[in-house]
Amino acid sequence: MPLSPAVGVNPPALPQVRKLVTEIPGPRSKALAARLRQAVPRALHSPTLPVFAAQAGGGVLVDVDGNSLIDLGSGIAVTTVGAANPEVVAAVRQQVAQFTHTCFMVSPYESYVALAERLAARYPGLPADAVRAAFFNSGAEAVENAVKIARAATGREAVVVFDHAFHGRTSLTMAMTAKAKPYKAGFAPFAPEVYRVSGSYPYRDGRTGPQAALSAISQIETQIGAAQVAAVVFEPIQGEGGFIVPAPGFIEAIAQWCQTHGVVFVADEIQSGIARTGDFFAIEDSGATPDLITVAKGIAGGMPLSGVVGKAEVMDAAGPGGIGGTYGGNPAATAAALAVLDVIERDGLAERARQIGAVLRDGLAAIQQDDPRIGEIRGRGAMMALELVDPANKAPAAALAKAVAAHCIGAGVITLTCGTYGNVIRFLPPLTISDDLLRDALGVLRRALSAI
Ligand code: PLZ
Repeated sequence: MPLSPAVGVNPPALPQVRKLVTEIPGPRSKALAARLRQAVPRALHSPTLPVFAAQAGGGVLVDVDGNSLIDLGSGIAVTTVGAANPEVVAAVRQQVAQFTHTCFMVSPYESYVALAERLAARYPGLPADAVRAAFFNSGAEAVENAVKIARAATGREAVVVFDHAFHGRTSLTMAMTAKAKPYKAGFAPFAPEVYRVSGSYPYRDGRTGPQAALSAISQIETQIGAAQVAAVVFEPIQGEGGFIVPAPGFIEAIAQWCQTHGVVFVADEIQSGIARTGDFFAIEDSGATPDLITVAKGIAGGMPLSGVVGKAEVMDAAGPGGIGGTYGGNPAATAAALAVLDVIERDGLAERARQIGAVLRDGLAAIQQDDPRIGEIRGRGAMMALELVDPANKAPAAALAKAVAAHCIGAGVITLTCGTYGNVIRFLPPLTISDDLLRDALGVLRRALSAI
């Protein structure tokens, strides 16, 4: 008997309910977990007890034991249009039947160009004909390429990043990521010419945006020198670092400084982009115009695709052959991405992200009324989080966050933790989730908090 229930080519739409038929994890997940521990290095073992996926879509994930769990993670902000969106599935299926791969640099294809055009049309603050886009595979690869492009455009070397930043796990992006454990410890040496400055974390630093920006700018000017800086790379809402929304005015002030000093301002929208926060790009909320934007995750409905989008004169600074790769902008992924953009635009998913944000915020605020360990509720749209603390002194409550997430998955709700101190629970549901599922999940969260 196969371990996983067989799923047909056209699986029926999944019932959108939370329903447990075994304990979590169930016997099939446990058996697979035993094989995983034997076959896969421990670096990739899940911290909480895993359920193995059989099927997913809408706002649920069905595991190999037939349990239906509410998905508040979207595979870390990836399956924005759902994990088996019919349009994405159809687009991929049609593309792979035509050809799976040619290498864009060998024999180009239209979907890559069309995707570049579509993203140019969505670029904040610039006309589409002033924008170019190049595609890669992972988020880290996009960030690496943004830095290469910025260095080529400026002839400078230094890269400035912020406290609590996450930009990836490759050599360069590991240097750009802030948190040592588990991302950096044991993996030195790190790429040179990466400098970290303080950011804006209103809940903990209590500073207004312009004040926080002044401090970052003075660190850059005194410790690096503006004329050395190729790029400032920042997340408009920090993801892995704890869903930290900078204070109003912070992004604008940094953008302004970059413009004055000829520094390439890179918005890393890998987690916050593609309608997740209620705007197509999270930076739109600030009104600032970045020079480059990195995209990945939500762009291609689960297919591995990332990109750098930005000002034509900056993007064109890298010479022919200077950026690229065998698989970057693979045709199955670009076809999926075009379908994702169609669905987002046709179904008004940015607006839906705002509604989801309102449902989550109201529900979380009601829980917070009875639970002072919820220090802060923050985020925008369907990128929402709570920071758990000791109410006496705001000390991060990481063990509590871990226990709450474990309790939630045991009751059939997938949540993710994050934060430099590990004490943030984040909510990144697919934008196709129903309000009923969200309310059910909030009830589970409330019971988890009161049980611990
Ligand atoms: N930039 C802002 O959020 C990936 C990483 C999870 P890759 N975030 C999830 C983990 O433990 O590795 C991310 C991000 C931002 C860059 C990246 C890197 O994207 O596709 O994981 O390389």
